Parts: sequence; structure tokens; C-alpha cells
Amino acid sequence: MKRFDICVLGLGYIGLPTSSIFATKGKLVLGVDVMQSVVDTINDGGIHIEEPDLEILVKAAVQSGNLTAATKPSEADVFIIAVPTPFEKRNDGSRVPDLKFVESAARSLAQVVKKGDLVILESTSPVGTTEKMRDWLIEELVAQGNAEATDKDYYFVHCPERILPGQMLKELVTNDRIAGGLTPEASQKAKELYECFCTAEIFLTDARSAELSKLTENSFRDVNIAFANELSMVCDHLGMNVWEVIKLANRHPRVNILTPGPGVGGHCIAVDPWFIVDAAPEQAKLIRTARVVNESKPEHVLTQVESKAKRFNEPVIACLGLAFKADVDDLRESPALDITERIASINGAKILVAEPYIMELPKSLVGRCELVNAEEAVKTADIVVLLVDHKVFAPLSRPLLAEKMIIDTRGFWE
Ligand code: SAJ
Repeated sequence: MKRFDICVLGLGYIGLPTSSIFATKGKLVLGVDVMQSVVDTINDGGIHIEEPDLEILVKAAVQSGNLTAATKPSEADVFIIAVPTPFEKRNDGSRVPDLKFVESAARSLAQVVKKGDLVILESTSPVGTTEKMRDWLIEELVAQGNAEATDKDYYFVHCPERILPGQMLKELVTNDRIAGGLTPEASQKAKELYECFCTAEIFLTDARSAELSKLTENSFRDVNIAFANELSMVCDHLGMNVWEVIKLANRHPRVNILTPGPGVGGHCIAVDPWFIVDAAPEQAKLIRTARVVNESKPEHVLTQVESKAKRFNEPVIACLGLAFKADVDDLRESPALDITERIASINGAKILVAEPYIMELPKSLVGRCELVNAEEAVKTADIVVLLVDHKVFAPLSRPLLAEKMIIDTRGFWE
């Protein structure tokens, strides 16, 4: 069996850039993904996700011979788990973290791990997951006949990723990192590993503090966005311009209000706060309320669209953008998509969708909307709903827009 320096499990938005950057720094890397199509694409030097400059990095990594992809892990000195950690929605509206991907990744290592290996969890996870990861692996080793297996034989660490979609390659190198080990030796080993490409500081801590720090960062942002979104709904109620209010309030030296939008999307900020709420439901009142406020914003936008649509017999509605935020192709947990699906149910309305980052409509919109370019959408529409502030929408003709009813959820044309 070929021996790798690093084996990365999960070749998504985090695993792929991380594998590639290690490979370009001379490490022999095996990237593992359960999808054969993803493995084939990467082995051909291509990418299956959109991120500026990622294709160049992956191509360089693959061409150097240092990065290969496979569907199964292989022997290595370091294992990095970078799989999704979604949640399950309960009937009462609460959410429970779903760790099945971390569990199956951890168990899959039993076949290939050897004494002294470093096992890193990068996936954003609820407090206590690194300990669970350790327990799953040891349990699997014992089940496979290695009765002597003990956690003392391996090093376990949580090193949460913190990179921003759209700026991943820069932030991978320049963001400070946290290495939270189940032992201080484990933290130190992880620090030494990431130092090969990370130019910023790497802070050592314990695993639980690392887990909660990461969840805290995203919850902090969620609470702040909720404040902006709530303010936008207050202003709509009062018939006032939220952008003007925020612009003026932000002139205070200690005020920095974020930007309201159609809701909070993506697979991080809309998910991670629930891990804190699930762990401490009585205490995490503000964090839960922020989620509820942000989740209510799509409904608020829909109500605005419906009230304008009533003025027409057969309104033509242009929805600009489906992605979860500007200048990315990612539609996961996207409020823009959610709103467009609901607009598509307005009786008698014709819906035109402009989303420059996709070639075909998502399944939920097929047969209900038409995918066109932004200019064409605006030209034909009675109502224009700006859902994503993609840069490519900037040149749209102002005089033409002035003739339309506009719902600008991002303050793009303010
Ligand atoms: N949003 C607003 N108003 C704002 C800022 C954002 O409505 O003022 C919306 C965006 O449109 C989007 C959502 O919030 O729908 C999240 O976007 P984002 O750019 O704030 O964050 P993400 O989800 O792309 O990435 C976040 C980052 N976390 C923080 O900034 C604290 C990133 O550093 C993390 O690595 C990433 O989550 C992650 O993977 O956890």
C-alpha cells in the first residue's frame, strides 16, 4: 500500500483546497471522497465546486504528482476529516446535529491508522465531537480485532476551518488557526503540520474550547446579521429607509451594523448556532432568537413581493440571484432560492430567474420559472426582486430599472 503524508477525508469546500495546498507544499496527499465522479474530476486536474483560483491550485497539485484522489482512505501519518456536519430538523422546530459523516469517516480509518498517527477533525462540530471521533475509531479498531487499541496510541485534535467562501485560498494561508488537542502533544503536532503553509498565528488549546470557539464565531455573525435584518423589518413597518438609518448610525465610532439581506444562507452560519442551542437550550436564548429572526426574513420578503404582485393580473417577476451570497455558485441553504420557490407559487405570475453561476435551474424550479440573463429578466419584468448582490448585476441599466417596481433586499441599488 502506498504510504501518504496526509489523507484528507471529504473533498468539498474545505477538504479540496486544504489537500491541494498541502500537496503544493511538497506533502504527499491522498484526498478521499465517497463520490466516484468527484474523485475522477480531481484526478483529471479539474474541480467540482466554484472558488476563485481553486482550479489552478488543484491542477498544480495533481500535476506535481503530490495529490491523488480515491474513494477509500489509505495509510498516512496524518488524517484530516473535513466532511459535512448537517443537522436534523425536529417537528418542534429545534435542530439536532447529525454526526453520521464524521462517524463513518472516523470508523473508516480503523483499516489504515497506525500507532503515532495524528487524526484531525476540521469539520465544524458540536462540543464533544473530537472525543466522539476518538471513541468511534477506538471502538472500530477493537471490533476489527485490535483488542489492545487505546487512545494513547494516536493524537486527536480539532482544528476548525475558518475560511470564507469567495476568499478561501487567501484566508487558508493568512487566517489565524486554532489547534485544540485531546492532549497538549496533539495540539503541538497539529500546529507543526499547519505551519507548512499557514503564515498566521496558530493558537493551542483543548478540543472542546476549539469546538466552541468556532461555533461562537459563526453565532456572533448570525446574531449581528439578525440585528440588521430585524432593523430592516422595523424600518419597513415604519415606512423608512433602513440603508439610510444604518449609514448614519454607523458614523458613530463604536457602531458597526452589518447589512440586511433576504435571510442568512450557506452551510455554516445558518447551521452552527443550532449546535450551541442544542447543547444549552436554556442558556442560548439570544442565539436561538437570532436564528428565528434570520429565518423569518424570507417570509417578510415574500410578503413584500405578494403585495406588489396583487397590482397586476399576470405579473412578470424577475428574481435576480439564487446563490446564498454574492459571487459564489453555492445554492445550499440559500434564502434567495427559498424565496424564489415561494414566489413561483404566486398565482398567475410568470417568473424569470437570473443566476449567472448556474447553467440550469435547480430541480425545485424546473417547469415553474425560466432561466434567463439579468438584462432580459429586467427588460420583461413588472417587478424586480434583487436577492443576491452579484457584481455582474451592477451594470444593469438604471433608467430601465427606474421603470420597474423594485424590491432590493440587499441595498444594492441604494
Ligand atoms: N450576510 C448578510 N449580511 C451581512 C453578512 C452576511 O445577510 O452583513 C449573509 C450572506 O448573504 C450569507 C450569510 O449571511 O447568506 C453568510 O455569509 P458570510 O459571508 O457571512 O459567511 P459564510 O457562511 O460564507 O462563511 C462563514 C465565515 N464565518 C465568519 O465570518 C464568522 C467563515 O469565516 C467561516 O469559515 C465559514 O462561515 C464556515 O465555514 O464556518
